[in-house]
Amino acid sequence: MATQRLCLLLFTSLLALAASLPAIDIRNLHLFNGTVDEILNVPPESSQNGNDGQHVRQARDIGPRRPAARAPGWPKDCSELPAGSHSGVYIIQPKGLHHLVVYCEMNVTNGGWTVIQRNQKDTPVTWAESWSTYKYGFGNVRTEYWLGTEYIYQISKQKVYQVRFVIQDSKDVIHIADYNLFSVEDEPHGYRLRLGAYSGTAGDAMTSDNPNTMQDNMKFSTKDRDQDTYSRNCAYSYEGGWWYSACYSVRLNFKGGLTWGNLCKGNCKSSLILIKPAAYC
Ligand SMILES: [Ca+2]
Repeated sequence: MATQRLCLLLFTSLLALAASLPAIDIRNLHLFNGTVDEILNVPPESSQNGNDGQHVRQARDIGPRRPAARAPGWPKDCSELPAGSHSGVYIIQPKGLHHLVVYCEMNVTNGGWTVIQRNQKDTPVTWAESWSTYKYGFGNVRTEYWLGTEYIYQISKQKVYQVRFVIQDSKDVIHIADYNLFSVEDEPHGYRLRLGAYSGTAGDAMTSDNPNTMQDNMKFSTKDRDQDTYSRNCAYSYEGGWWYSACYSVRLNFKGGLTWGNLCKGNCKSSLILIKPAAYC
């Protein structure tokens, strides 16, 4: 009964969202199971039409005031949100692409980070998904999710990007790995990963002296598309899509304890991967 009510609520919410956002083509709503009110940059005027919209609008009015996040057009990534914006779910529209829901992390180092991956060891997400599921993303944008390899490519080709890996170890200590450049090649080139110089506290586990455990410069592999450098299929053997070589020193797309180089071999508790345009000064 509770499940039915929840489903009805979800359905009504999606109807309200669809009704109030007529001009917006959000292709990855499968990552979002909330109401329109929970998307922080839906402009007030777009949720005023219709009873559902009004209901949502009223609920919105009694909440804390949020900065108007919509400049001309939609943000192309989370770095284009106004200063003072809160962390949460936003709509972005990368250049030349449809709209996407993403989680924007605004509290970590000057904010403006687009979350492309979030995981924790007790997740209900299996991560052992196919190429096409990885391509368009899965999970829940507010908990554990993969934004989508294609969308990560589309966002990061807009400008020169940097990446931050945030790793929680088995003792709950948070470690950071920053790479000052981050890009992913297009699908015909296997979504190959390109990282810049490392800095941080987690250790440079994405690049390795050992070609068998390298992640940088590797193509992306899933259980049904083997593009690793191993004679067998890393993604099939170790579950989860990743930039495998033969096979890994980092495993974050996994249901269970996570691995980051020597920091934690299968017992890290959580991961977060954030990207934003590289800073120039
Ligand atoms: Ca192989």
